[in-house]
Amino acid sequence: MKDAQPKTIYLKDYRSPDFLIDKTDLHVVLTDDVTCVTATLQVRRNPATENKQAPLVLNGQDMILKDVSIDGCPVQNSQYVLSPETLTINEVPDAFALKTVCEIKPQENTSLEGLYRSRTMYCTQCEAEGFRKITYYLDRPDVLSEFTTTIVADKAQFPVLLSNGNLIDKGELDNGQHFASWHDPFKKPAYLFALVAGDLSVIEDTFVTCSNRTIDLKIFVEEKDLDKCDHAMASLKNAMRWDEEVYGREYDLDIFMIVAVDDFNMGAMENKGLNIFNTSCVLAKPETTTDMGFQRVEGVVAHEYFHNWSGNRVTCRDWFQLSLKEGFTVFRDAEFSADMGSRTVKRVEDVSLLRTLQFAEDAGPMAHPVRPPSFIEISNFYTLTVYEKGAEVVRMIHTLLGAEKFRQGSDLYFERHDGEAATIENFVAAMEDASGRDLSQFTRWYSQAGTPRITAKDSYDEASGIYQLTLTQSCPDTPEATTEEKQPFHIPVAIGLLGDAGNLAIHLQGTEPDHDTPDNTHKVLELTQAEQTFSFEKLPERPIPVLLRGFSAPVKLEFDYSREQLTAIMSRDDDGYSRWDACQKLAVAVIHDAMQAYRSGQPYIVDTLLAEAYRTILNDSSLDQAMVALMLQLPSEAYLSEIADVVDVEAIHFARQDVRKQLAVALEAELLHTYNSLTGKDKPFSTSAEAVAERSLKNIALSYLVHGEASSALALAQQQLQSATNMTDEISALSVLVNSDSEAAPAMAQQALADFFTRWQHEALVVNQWLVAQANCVLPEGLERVKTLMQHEAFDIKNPNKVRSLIGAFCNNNAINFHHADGAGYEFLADQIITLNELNPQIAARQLTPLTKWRKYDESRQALMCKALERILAEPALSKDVYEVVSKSLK
Ligand code: 0A1
Ligand code: ZN
Repeated sequence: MKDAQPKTIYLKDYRSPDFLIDKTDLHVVLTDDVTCVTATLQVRRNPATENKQAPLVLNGQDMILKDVSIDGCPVQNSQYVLSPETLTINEVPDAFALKTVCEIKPQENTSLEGLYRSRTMYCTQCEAEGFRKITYYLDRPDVLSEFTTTIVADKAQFPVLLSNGNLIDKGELDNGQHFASWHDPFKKPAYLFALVAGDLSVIEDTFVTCSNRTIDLKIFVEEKDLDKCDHAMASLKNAMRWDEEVYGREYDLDIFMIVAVDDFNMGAMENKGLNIFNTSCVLAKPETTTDMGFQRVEGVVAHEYFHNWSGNRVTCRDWFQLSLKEGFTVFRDAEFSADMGSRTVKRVEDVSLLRTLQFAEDAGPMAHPVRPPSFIEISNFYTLTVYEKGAEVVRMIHTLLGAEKFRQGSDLYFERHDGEAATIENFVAAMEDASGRDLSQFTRWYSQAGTPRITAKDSYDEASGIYQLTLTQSCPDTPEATTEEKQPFHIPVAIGLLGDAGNLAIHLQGTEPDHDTPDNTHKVLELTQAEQTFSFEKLPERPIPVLLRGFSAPVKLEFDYSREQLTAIMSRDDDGYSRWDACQKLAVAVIHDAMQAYRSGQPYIVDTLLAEAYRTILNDSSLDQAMVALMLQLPSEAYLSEIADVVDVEAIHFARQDVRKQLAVALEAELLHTYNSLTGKDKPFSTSAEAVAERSLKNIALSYLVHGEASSALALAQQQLQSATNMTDEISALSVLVNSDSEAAPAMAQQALADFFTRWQHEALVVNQWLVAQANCVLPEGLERVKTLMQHEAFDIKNPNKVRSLIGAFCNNNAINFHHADGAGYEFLADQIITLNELNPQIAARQLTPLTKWRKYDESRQALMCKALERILAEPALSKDVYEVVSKSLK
């Protein structure tokens, strides 16, 4: 290990900084060999700190310190102490100018943290603690400073030089060098600093704000990608308008820039005025980008833009507060996407992700509350829990307060804390003060880990027309606390009561009717006790309870529905999410039957209830096609694994495949009709919700048809592959061919893969989709295919997108191959982690996730997975990132 004993950092140990840095002046000279960073910091003691004699301790890593002076006088060697992670200067005045000169080598930085080189450009990634790899600094989010940055570089190689804020100077220097100086008038923590130098092309536009200021918008990309920026630009302008209209937030600088880079650890980064994006989250055009890709670009562009207020203007006091900016911003971007496209589809997709992956995180060894109490490496806590569950927590506040009070709360929060580093308590207090509601019990959502379980039981008395619903809550053990130690959550449970003809009016005993719902057909119950009974009166018939409408809380809710009740909700409820959820429940029940039969070696015939429900949906032309497409998708293997006590890899895979095949055969005529009715329409390409729904339904129909081996299906797929004018249709056809186990398929798939590569080899993001399609292929010999692809010119282990596309896709989405009983998949992943640990610890730690779930598997797999983890742990030079995940997993 790098440090003998990696230190755990605790929230309870938070102390305000001993020093503040009012101004930060950076002078960065980029040359092929070394980069020289001269930093001049205006430092003063923090008046709020107790220790007036404290030494100045700056963070710094992987740098060579060439010079250090205070107020122009050199600091002697004896006056400071250098450690691998700090520079300590013992006796310093109360206020002074500190100048340091450091040398770094961005071209050797494969961690993609700090300043690094990606292809032909230099760029930075400073969140969470990357700035300390650029210069010695107080690298913590509660130290806010006014930055001025001058960049010097060779003009021919790096004509574009960017940093945060406004360009204040530029000019030519000797020897073909040039410089640019940027000044950011808004104080910010170092994690929001950015610098870019490269030979970049730009598309430009403007946005006029609500107070009539004109903002210059610029997207910088490599020249070959100029034709893929329009969607990001349109998304940015939509996001700017939406934030004004929905949150009253206006943009503050006169310029907003986005830069696309190929090598990036995450999706994108919200650096002040200079967002840096993974190319996969900014570039899009129909020929190369799927509908999912377009939606991702729209969502991520908006997310980063929204951070300008929720994250930058009001930032986090410390990294334990990460969800303060991330949970809130994910909630904001989800609502934006819902407003731009289909609200139901967006909700279903988000809930599906949460229930599959975040619930699994909550049930695993890395489980942590939305605000973790401790960490070894903060990079490991950019998790689904902090982001997606954090967003659900904000959504629950929105549900409890209502839209209007929530907006008042958000206004108050921004007003109170503008220019400050805030805490989750500050956010909740603003919501409480604006609404008059007491959220003290609610804050347990921030401090207790695990997915709460609610059990619902009901009874109906025909004579009195009274219907009773009893809800019981509990929360399973997690690493921080046992189920007994956990306190009841404050849970908004949105409900509807479904009668024979539709949704019934709800009269909850002892309350006034809701103002929000004049027809009174839905209601938000507030569950605060371990057990609570709710009584409803005036019910003319026994209703079917529709619970957790819109997924009003991130919980697992159990109610003993009959299959007939589920089909009733599926066809009659007026909440799209609830109809989808009922359909999933029915499909899960059917697949569970099929798994049972698989295990006992018996044949299984699919419940006609599901087949007929699907038939009805396919035949009903009045239905929203997006809804039909959503309902036809069977629960994923990952979801089936999450809800299992012990994952039966083979039973899940083969039973699900069998159910799909039987449905495809039973519904062949309807599927073919659906497919044909949606094919060959000569409409211009559009990313509207309707057009996306049509493509999605068409491609699901195709995948069923091919899976069911309908006689014309392979030909249809091939025809679609050849005539496709957009990547959604093209990659869908390729994927169904690649996964088909019918006799003629392998030869066709081989040819199709080769042709596809020839056609798209110069488009990195398309080649990545080609890697994913093969990594996800469920036919036998999956690992061999992946190993062969790792030798392909298209693969590069230093590029995170390629690692995610090949290794990540295989290990996370291809269970039947990755979890092969011989354990070869686990050994393979361990080998990759060991290689990545040295190159890029953040990516290495993230790729570990599938191995951390070992407790969910049978004994033999458990042993093999642990063996792989132990082999990683025995490595002599483990990064903090990998050490934390492996050691916590083995505990
Ligand atoms: N704040 C960014 C995500 C991000 C986080 C960490 C990074 O490097 C470790 C990079 C980006 C966001 O939420 O979009
Ligand atoms: Zn974010």
